[in-house]
Amino acid sequence: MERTITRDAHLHVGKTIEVKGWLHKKRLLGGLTFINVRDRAGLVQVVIKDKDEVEKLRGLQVGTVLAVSGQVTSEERAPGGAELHDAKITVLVPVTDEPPIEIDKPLGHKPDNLETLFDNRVIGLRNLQERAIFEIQATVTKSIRSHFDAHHFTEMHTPKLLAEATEGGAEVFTLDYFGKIATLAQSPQFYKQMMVGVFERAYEIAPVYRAEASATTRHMTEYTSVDGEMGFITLEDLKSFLSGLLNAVVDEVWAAHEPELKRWNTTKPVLPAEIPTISMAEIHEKYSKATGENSVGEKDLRPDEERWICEYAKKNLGSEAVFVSEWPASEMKFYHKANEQNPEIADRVDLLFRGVEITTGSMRENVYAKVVQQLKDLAHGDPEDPGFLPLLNAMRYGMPPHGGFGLGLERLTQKLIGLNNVKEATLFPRDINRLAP
Ligand code: AMO
Repeated sequence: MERTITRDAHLHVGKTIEVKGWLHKKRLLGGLTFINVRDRAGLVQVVIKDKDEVEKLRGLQVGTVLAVSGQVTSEERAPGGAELHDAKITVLVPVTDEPPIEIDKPLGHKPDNLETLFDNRVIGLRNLQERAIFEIQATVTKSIRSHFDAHHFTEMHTPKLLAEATEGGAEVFTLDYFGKIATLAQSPQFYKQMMVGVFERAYEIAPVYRAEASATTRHMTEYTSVDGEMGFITLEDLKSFLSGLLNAVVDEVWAAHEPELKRWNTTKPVLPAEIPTISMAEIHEKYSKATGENSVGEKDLRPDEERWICEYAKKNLGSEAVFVSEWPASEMKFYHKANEQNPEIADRVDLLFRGVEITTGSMRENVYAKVVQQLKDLAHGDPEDPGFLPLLNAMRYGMPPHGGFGLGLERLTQKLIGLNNVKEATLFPRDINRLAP
């Protein structure tokens, strides 16, 4: 008999079908045995009356791989609105060990439970509520890709083994590379800029590495970075692109996963077509006035300020996301561009969403002589260094005004679902204490 996917069982009421999947749950009720079988689409409930059939499951645990045939009966209370009766069971792979984690009810996500959740990730992900996080994440990436494609970006794949740190700072992993020192890419920053000279618009969705030595709810040592870079644009164009991207992701994710999102108790994010912008100085001022905590003059936003301004924007501007503009030039990376009218600020915006920064974007210095100077002054880098030379050569041989952004896929997924920790939105999280599973 051809295999039917559980989602389609209700289309065959009155007929006999065969499903294949994993034993997800087993219980005895009024002399009958009820089992749930899980496949890629979801669950189907099966009622087993025949003693010989029940006997086949004796001693077998959740996770046992089964083929089950039975007659489809309408049953409103069953998942998918149908169940299988008079079932015949074939055990394909018996499992006799009890699974280390229960998977048929929501798993604990309190801070104290997270290590257990991650230790048992391989089995825990079989829980449909957990699996949904990553089905949603898959839709997020699909939606991001189609947005890039619709705007004529070319997808690229850039090296993660590099000669120099791209973002600088202490958060760089170094490794022995046949007697030389190599770094793990903190971002595809230089390559995406270089590729503007080739494709004009390029993007990548790939892992990057940050030697984050502290355990926070926002940082991991490996995460998936969505990087876009575009030539012939202004900072306003970049903001419009990001507004469109976030709106598209939210709409498509909600269209595809509304029931799962509601099960995670989240709401559809409210976003205007153009996400509002507030300058850093204004945020400091508003926050300080409202909370009595003085942040005026600080060169970055405090985590609490990020949360506060998002609440403010939600209440007063009808937006659950906000751009932070006018970053102090003193905090610039060497590849950033200072504002032409006011060199005290950088042409940079960060995008905050539901209380956390999900994106940094900026215009890049595209004038060869200036970027060489900034490399020396801001990064203390050597322009002849093979790690920097290719980027500088791209400028030397003709680069238009350009800009781009990096977006943390897991942070976006986390905030769309309303999870407290970015690691909950990561299939196999990596942090200072965790390298497995
Ligand atoms: P930045 O370093 O701000 O910018 O990173 C961009 C986005 O990546 C995510 N992110 C992280 N997610 C999880 N764990 C981490 N340790 C972590 N660090 C960063 C955040 C952040 O907003 N090259 C620039 C981007 C650019 O200018 O194009 C960059 O990497 O969501």
